[in-house]
Amino acid sequence: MEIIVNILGLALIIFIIWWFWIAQTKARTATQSGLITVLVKDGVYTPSRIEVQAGEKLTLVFKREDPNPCAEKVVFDQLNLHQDLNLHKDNPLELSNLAPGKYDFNCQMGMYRGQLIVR
Ligand SMILES: [Cu+2]
Repeated sequence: MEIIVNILGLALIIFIIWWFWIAQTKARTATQSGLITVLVKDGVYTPSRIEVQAGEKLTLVFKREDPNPCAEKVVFDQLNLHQDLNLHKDNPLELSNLAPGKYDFNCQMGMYRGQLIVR
């Protein structure tokens, strides 16, 4: 019994390390056109971490594939921005000229979560 607990504990530690160090480093950077498509599906934004340079042109194109009303809006709190997301459509959101910083974005209930990092 004790060994199972130890294995579970170890698995949890590995998962936490993976989550914070490995998964978190897979940030998506913008293409030359400044377009980044964000898929809204199954409770996650893909990519959920986006990194851009300050002064770079940026348009996030939210592609919503989740019919759940939970996914119908994306909210950028720090930017005071609320955008409706139409189902099965591309919903472009222009975000050029952002000051350096970290901008969280989420659905209304905070189940979908993402972060835009401007360097
Ligand atoms: Cu939600």
